Amino acid sequence: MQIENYQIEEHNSQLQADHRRRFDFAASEVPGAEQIIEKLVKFQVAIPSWALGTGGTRFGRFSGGGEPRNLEEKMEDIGLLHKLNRSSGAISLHIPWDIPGNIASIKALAAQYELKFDAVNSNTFQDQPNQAHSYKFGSLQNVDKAIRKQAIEHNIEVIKHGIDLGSDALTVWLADGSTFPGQLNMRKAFQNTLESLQEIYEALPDHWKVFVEYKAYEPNFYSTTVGDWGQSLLFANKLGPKAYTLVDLGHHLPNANIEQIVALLLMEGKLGGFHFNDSKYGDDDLTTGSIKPYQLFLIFNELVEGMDARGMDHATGLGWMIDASHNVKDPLEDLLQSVEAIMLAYAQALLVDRKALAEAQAESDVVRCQEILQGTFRTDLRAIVAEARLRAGGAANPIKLYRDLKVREKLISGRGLKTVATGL
Ligand code: AOS
Ligand code: ZN
Ligand code: ZN
Repeated sequence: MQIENYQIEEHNSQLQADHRRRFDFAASEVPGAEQIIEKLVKFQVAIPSWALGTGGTRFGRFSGGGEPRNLEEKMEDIGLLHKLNRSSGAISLHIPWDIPGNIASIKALAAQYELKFDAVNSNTFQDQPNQAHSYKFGSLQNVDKAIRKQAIEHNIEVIKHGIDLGSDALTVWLADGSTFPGQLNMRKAFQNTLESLQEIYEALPDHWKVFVEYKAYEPNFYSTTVGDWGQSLLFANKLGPKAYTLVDLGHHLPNANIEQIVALLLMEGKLGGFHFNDSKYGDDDLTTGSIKPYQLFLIFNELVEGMDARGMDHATGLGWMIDASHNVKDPLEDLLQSVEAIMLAYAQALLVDRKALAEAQAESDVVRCQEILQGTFRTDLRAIVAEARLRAGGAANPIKLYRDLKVREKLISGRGLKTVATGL
């Protein structure tokens, strides 16, 4: 299904008076509102092809109905999101769950929905049917050269799919590690992984990047071979200038200071991309901003400060992507909420009075520093974010319009109630 322009216009005109009143107030309170809006309009967050179905846990999965059955339907879903919020104009493909069949028609569909192809993701954390060797004991780290070779070839295959579609980055997330002490020679596992990544790196086109994602634990519970940002940075530095660290917000040990990690990776020119989600305990993959919105703001605060210090373009300088999978919400409503939370945190970070903060820091005026950051965080910028969305042609209230148009009901009647999307 498609949302028509007139439906957005009707919805916007119904909400116009209310929005105008709130926007005028916000704009009067916010210095530089116009510049913030301009940046928000350009900022796009990629949607992963695996987040459009209802996620599950190891205890079960409760399908929500109308899930996309193939890549074309996943793109249709992201097209709906982008039509509503104008900030979801990219898809991050997972291979082999979403191997593009007919490249020309997939590209035509992307053009129709105004979607770009963000980083492509490899998968050596599962065995596929007819696969010669198993990844049960790791892929790029494996003690068996033949298994490493198979995993390397898969990654090179993923790069080729990405080249066909016009993507320019590969994200490698490895489940590799060990579950019991003594299972693995950690130094050899690192070296095997490095050599494997070097072969993959050699296959990257000149303008491509490879993002090395780290994760503290799960599915391995004793050691993970790319377990934290230090290990990822070691790999990225040894690989070369096209290799970067990718930060997934859910991949840290409890209470890790992610904003500090981000600041230092940026300082080293080695932060490549982001997987946004939120969590209370582990890699919970909950809606971005649903649990720790202040942390999200503090991360964006470091991102904006660090990117500006390096003269980076906010919209294109890093790979921005959601990585979520949820059990109980309509996935499209969840993604609308996540993108909204990201835009809000970004807008708040743009509003921070950097000069005043630098002065307060130089004087070690701790109270003033906190006042500046929390004062900004508590400023209601929702109308500013909505204005940016409206100027880009989106809906004043995407979730309201999604519900008013009965999008999920229509997807269910078109696709069926018991469809299952490939993904997490
Ligand atoms: C796994 O925990 C990681 O977050 C991955 O980035 C991602 O969820 C997976 O690669 C899906 O393909
Ligand atoms: Zn991730
Ligand atoms: Zn994860």
